[in-house]
Amino acid sequence: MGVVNITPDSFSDGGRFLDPVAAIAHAHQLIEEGADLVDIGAESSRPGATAVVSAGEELRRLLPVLQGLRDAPVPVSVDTVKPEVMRAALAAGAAMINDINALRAPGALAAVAFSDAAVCLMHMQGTPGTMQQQPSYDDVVAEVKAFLQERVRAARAAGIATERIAIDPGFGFGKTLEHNLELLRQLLEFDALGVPVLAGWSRKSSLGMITGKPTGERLAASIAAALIAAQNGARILRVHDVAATRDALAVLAAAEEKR
Ligand code: HH2
Repeated sequence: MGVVNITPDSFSDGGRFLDPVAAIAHAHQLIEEGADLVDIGAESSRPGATAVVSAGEELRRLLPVLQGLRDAPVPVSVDTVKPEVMRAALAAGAAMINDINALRAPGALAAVAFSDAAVCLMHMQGTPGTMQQQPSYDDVVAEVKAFLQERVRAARAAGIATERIAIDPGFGFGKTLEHNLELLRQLLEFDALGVPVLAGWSRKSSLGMITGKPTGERLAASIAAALIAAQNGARILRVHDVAATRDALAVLAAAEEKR
């Protein structure tokens, strides 16, 4: 899953693809590099983000890009927490809703259930504005798993078939470095929920804590995390750097074939 941020303020590429023409071109480049789907988002969820983008502004950013990608050869996912944005994006051709809030907003379950689109349900403790202030868990893996299990049940009860659902432990969303690492080590635990697992480590600050590198210099660290996630069962990797991640995955796949 290649990331296209149509925002002025995303943590690693804010402002680069705010212009729809640039966003569409970037999506095509990621597809060319081997992305199987692209995820477009118009509201940053970076830690400390407080400037809430209105549904109208989010759609003003998203719709021209969705329109421009109508004939894209891969499905387009829309990263949003707002039911009105979900409905309009689905009507404009989005094939997937990626919700960092796991369809908890009133009306969100119904917005997705009404379509035949896929959905990613992500775990987050708190909200982007406050989530990194004091993340705390007794048992991070058990708690994130229980939350996702409940959200999968809620989605199914709303009429979203199991085949349409993916889950994501939400690396960096209300988690310390140690929480993120524990979730990565035990990612296979999430297979028990019976739906594909998505993992997003790309360029995140945990990688900066480990390597001491700023966002622009986290490619090698991002690839290492993506490979560990893939080895531990992740089926979808949400990344900014598709070509390099593809190469790394090709090596992993080749090595696994010989086992
Ligand atoms: N991470 C980000 C945004 N959306 N969705 C899922 N399912 N999983 C993630 O790990 C995830 C996500 C944050 O990355 P990015 O979109 O690059 O930054 P920003 O939120 O600042 O736009």
